[in-house]
Amino acid sequence: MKNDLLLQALRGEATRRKPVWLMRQAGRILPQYRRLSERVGSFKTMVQTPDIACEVTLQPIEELDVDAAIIFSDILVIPEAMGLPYEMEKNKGPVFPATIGTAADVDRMIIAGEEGVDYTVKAIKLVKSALNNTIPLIGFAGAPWTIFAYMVEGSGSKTFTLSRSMLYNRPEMAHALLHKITQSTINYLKAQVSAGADVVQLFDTWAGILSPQLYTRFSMPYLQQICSALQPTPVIVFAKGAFFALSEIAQLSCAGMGLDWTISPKFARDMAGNNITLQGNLDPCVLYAELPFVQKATLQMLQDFGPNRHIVNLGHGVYPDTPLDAVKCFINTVKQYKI
Ligand code: 1CP
Repeated sequence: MKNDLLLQALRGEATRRKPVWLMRQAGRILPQYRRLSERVGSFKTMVQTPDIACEVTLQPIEELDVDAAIIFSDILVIPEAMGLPYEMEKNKGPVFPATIGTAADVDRMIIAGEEGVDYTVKAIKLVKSALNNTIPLIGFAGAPWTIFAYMVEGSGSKTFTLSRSMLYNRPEMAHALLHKITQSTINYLKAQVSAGADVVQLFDTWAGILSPQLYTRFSMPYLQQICSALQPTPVIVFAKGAFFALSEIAQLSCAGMGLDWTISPKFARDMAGNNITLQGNLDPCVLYAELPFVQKATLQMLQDFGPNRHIVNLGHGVYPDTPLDAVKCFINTVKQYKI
């Protein structure tokens, strides 16, 4: 591969410079995405049409020259493949018209095979061929706990009362659903790897709303099952807000750990030890500042992580209204930085 900085960093090798990509790099920060999205008119159509998903995946490669592509899809394709369809409401986000509340609801969910998300698998094949071995392609899925939260709540939530209380009140039912999500996710990610994904990332976006005890019981075992099943493919686990679980996550069979911006690089390294690559973690809001400040904050972060085992990213997905020149300033600062 022409540029395999990302894979080198995940293997723990010294790199000539640090690799950089952005969570949500394919999306509304790019004018070409906004144009295409207006023309197509529906987010789900974009995700489910391999040619379009391929085009959107490649847009940030052309515009930003990042060191990895991430396949354009969504974490909510898994609940849909299990039997719980979602709708994407304009300016509101994803909503599930039906949700999981009873044991009978859990029983109705199927363990999805790869055919349930064949459109993403097809899109990966198209992207792989278009990339022509220039940079790695990242596949992804939601972590079981985060998917569980959407299936029970029906959307994002301020308090996640339904999903969190289910862990206390109906633990067996919760485990039954988490098991089905995990098996579906393993099938899906294995298909992504067979189609050409070089790395996979698990997004545990709602990790930080669980107590450490609940996280250990209801998220960690399922993350481990997925990481083990995918060996030897490098897996990156991004558990947002889970400062309390960093040392446990570092013990999973994963090559990398994503960090949100609330965690200092030193704290993360102390908790995680030296056998894992850290990814992150500039506050996405730094990118609303003047360019000299963006550059300064980025340089500080590069230094704080030290020379090795670091993949540069933001601490969460880039926000849709972020100025593009700040995004480019961030990326160029990383590329010019001498380790
Ligand atoms: O470029 C990329 O990163 C690839 C595309 C990608 C990824 C990795 C999309 C496209 N979604 C995701 C992951 C995803 N989806 C996560 C995990 C990462 C995170 O924490 O941001 C989550 C929680 C979702 C669910 C989701 N999809 C939300 C959040 C809902 C909430 O709880 O408030 C939203 C708004 C979406 C829609 C979506 N997915 C992707 C895009 C580009 C969009 C915006 C749709 C649009 O406006 O065009």
